[in-house]
This record gives sequence, C-alpha cells and structure tokens, in this order.
Amino acid sequence: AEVINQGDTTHAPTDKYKDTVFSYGTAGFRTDADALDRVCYRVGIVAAIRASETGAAGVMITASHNPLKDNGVKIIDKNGAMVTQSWEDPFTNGVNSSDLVQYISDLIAEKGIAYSDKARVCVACDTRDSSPRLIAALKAGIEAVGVKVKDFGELSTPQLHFLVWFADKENYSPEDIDGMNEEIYYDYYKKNLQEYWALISRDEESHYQSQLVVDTANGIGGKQLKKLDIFTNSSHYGLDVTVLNDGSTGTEFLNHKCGAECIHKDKSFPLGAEEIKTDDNTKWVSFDGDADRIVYYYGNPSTQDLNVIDGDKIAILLGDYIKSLMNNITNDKTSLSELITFVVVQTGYANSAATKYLTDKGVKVERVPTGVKYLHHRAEQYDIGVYFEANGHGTVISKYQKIVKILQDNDFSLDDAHVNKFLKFLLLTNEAVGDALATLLMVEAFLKDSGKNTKEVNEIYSDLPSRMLKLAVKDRSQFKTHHEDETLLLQPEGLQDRIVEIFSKVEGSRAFVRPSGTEDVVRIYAEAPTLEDADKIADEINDMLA
Ligand code: 16G
Ligand code: ZN
Repeated sequence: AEVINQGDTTHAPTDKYKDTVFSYGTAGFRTDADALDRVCYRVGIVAAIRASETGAAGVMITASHNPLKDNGVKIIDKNGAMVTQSWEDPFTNGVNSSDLVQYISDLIAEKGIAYSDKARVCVACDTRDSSPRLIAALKAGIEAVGVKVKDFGELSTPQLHFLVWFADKENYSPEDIDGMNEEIYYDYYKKNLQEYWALISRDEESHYQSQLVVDTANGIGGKQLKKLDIFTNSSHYGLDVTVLNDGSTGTEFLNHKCGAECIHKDKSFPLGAEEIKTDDNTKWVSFDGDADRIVYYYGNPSTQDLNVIDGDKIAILLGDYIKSLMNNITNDKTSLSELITFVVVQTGYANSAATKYLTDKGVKVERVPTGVKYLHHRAEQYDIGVYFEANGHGTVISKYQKIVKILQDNDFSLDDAHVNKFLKFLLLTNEAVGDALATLLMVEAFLKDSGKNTKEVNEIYSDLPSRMLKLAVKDRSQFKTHHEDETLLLQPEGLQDRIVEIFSKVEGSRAFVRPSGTEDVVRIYAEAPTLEDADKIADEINDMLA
C-alpha cells in the first residue's frame, strides 16, 4: 500500500465532488467530465492491479454518444472484452473508498496480487476536450503503483478493445505491447477485406449501390475511417464514400443532431445531410461518437423520409449471410451447419418482428439484459454468435480455431472455395466488441456479394410500431426486473400486473418497464400493431407510474 504516491495532489478530489458516490453503470463510469479526475486516477490504480493479475488491461476514456460536457471510463480485460463482472465491484469500491490506501491493500491481499512491472495498461481516449486531462489522471494512477502505461492516444473504443485482444491472441510480451501502434488495426482489416473482396462474385444484375455517406457524429470515427483508407481512397471496391460530420471542425458539434443515437431515436437525417448531392440510391450510415455503434438507413433528406436498418436487422442480414456461407459447406458425410452451434443474441428491445423472422427460420435466439457485456458473454457460449442491440451496438464473434479444427476433423479441405470464403468472412469481424468500422466492412461485403440494395434488404420483414418513453424517478433502484431479459418488473410489487393489464387490451402488443443503467430514469417500451396503439400503451403506463 505504501507504493501509492500520496504526495501527488494533482488528482486529489476537488471539494465539489468530494462526497459524490460514483456507480459503475452498464458500460463503466460516465458523468460530467469535471467530476472524473478522481475517478480516472483511482480507476488507474485498480486497472494496474487487474493488469498485474492477468498481464494486461485497457482503459478507454469516452462518453460515447453523450454530450460534449460528459466523459467516462470503460475498462477492458486482457482478452479485449469488457472487464469481467466480478471486477466491477473492486473498481466501484476503489473509486468511492474513503480510505483508498486501506482498500487497495485489502484488495491485493485478498486476491494475492503483487504489482508487476511486466503488466501493461493500454489507454486511449476519444476526441473530447476533457480527454487529455483525464488521460493524465488515469496514467498518474497506473504509474503510482509502478505499472507501465501503453498510451495509444486517440482511438475509437473498439480499436482499443481490438489492440488489447490482438496482443493477447498473439501472446505479445510486455515489450511487444510497448512497440504496438494503431497501424496493426488498419493492416488487419485492410488485408482481410482485400482478400474477402477478391472472393465476391461480380454480378451484372447487381443492385449494389455505390454511393455511401458515412456520418461519424463529429467523433473519432471520421478520422479513423479515413486512416483505414480502404473505401476513401480506392475505386477498386466500387464505392464512392463521403464522410459527413467527420469532426474536422472541432469537437463542438460532437453528437449534435447527428450520429447513430440521433438517427435511431429521432428518425431524422444528420445535420449537413441536405448539402450532399445524393439520390434514392444513396446508402447512409451513422456511427456514434466513439464508433462502437452503427445504423444503416436510406431515404430523402429533404423530405425526412427515413428508413432505418437498425441493429436488429443488421444482425439478421449478417446472420443469414453467415448461415448461407456455412450451408455451402457439405460433404458426403455431413454438413458444417450440423456441427456448429449458432446463435443470435438480442435484448428485450429487439422488435418482435425480428425475433419472429429468426425463429420462423429455425435460428436459435437468446435474449439477455441490455448492455454489450451481457450480449457478448451469451454469444461466447456458442461457436458463432451474432449479437446486436436494436440501437446498433454489436458484432459477430466466433471460435475460429475450434471451427478450423471441426472442419479438419470432418474431412473438409481448408482450400475448398466455400470453406475459404466462410473462414475469411469471419476475419472481418471485431472479435472483442461491437465496432462500427468492422460492421461496415461486413455489411458492405454482404451487400456486394448478394447484389441487393438497402430497400431490398430492409423489406425482409417489417418492424412492429414501437414507442420508447423515459420517466424521471427519484430512486430507480426501487425498480427491479427479472434478470433474464428485464422485461418483467418484480418490484415495486403489483406494477407488473398493471402493465400487463394495460397492454392486454390491444391484441398482439407487448410492453415493459426497466430502470436505465445509465440515467436516473425508467424506460417504458411498448410495441403494437399500430403506432397509435403503441403510443397509447406507453402513455398509459407513463401516467400509471408518474
Ligand atoms: C450503454 C450500453 C448500451 C446500452 C445502453 C442502455 C455498452 C457499451 N453500452 O450505453 O449497450 O444500450 O447503455 O442504456 O454496453 P440504458 O440502461 O440507460 O437504457
Ligand atoms: Zn459508443
């Protein structure tokens, strides 16, 4: 415990936030950037301990789609995924403890961890003005206990997850990690996309649309997409890419009337859309501020006629595509689909039409609570897992080495064209976490190969109309849901019955209430055969709770 640099007052709590208790939300700590110096310093200390236990960890400074004045901290484990749930408490306690030195010495004693100069904590931040200051606080915390920092500078959240994942996969030594840079990410996806693109059939009849507008919410995504340099500088993919809201005018407009959250919630085109010369054949995409979220859409910016291809539908398109690639792999003994477990993971917010589409096709669907960590962990239980939230967080993960072994054990040649194509597609995903850039590559590969346009893929099913409301409450912790997918309210007692009573009046509808994991509100979700009914149900539940 003595190693903590108690002389350093730079990052001591300011009076204003001295008594604030910070809670670990769905994806880490997030609040006013001004309040986060102490949080970052202390997260640094605990991350250094976690890294000493496992060899490496990551910490990302970002507040995703939230306003510029906010910031936040996301913590990454050695395997590149979000920190394991059993370590959320140590981070929360470390951040809030009134006797940090005692808490830390108890923690390392309890876990039997010794600080290791071989451990590395990889850090990065988004483009917010407050990020460099918070990175400094974070680093001071990590270094205070003698653990080394690998600072990647500005990255998207999924890029940092990827780099930590990559170092783990390649068994990198601490010195290897010291020598890493973000080029590894670009090289990986450039190579994999190039190889995949070469396998795609070029159909004369293709409806593939070449114009793609990418709205990057004035966040980190624009810069990074340009560095990936695949679509922006090369005509050989047949794509004509315009990056909109790329952040080059500064961070002032970060997530302001643009980005995935705004498109998904408000169903309106991003700021600046009308100034771009487009037509009905234009594909549109929006990332969020830290580029871990993506939605596709099409329509007309001047009339605001907008059709969203949301996370539910992206999951289905990618899931269907992977299944079709797998179905091509058969020999006289068996077919690959029989040998591999496959799942699509959704949350309670997945539109019922999406779930029905999948179950009608015999695809296994699982539902989990809201938050990437829950989806990811469920998907990990299968050989191939496709997981997306309706709002566009998600990815495809696979047990690549296991699948290769299954192929070999069942006499499939890895040189077979179908096998090769299937395996190469799996290399376009980000295995660590949802990644707008990687998902863009997957969806474009699918669209190019299938020769379909956005309208055609959107029309595979129609969403049931839905409405989401939020209601401010004094204490959201009084609302407790069944953990399975949070669609059943257990407390306060009696409310669930009244919710059922309300939506049962409309056949084919459903509704649920859950406490937000990120704001002091409860969210009301209603789905019905008509928007009018969905609105009515949501309003009635709102009135009942208010
Ligand atoms: C966080 C989650 C997101 C989830 C949202 C729900 C991650 C990376 N982010 O932003 O997946 O949809 O919280 O917020 O897990 P809520 O609990 O306020 O509804
Ligand atoms: Zn985000």
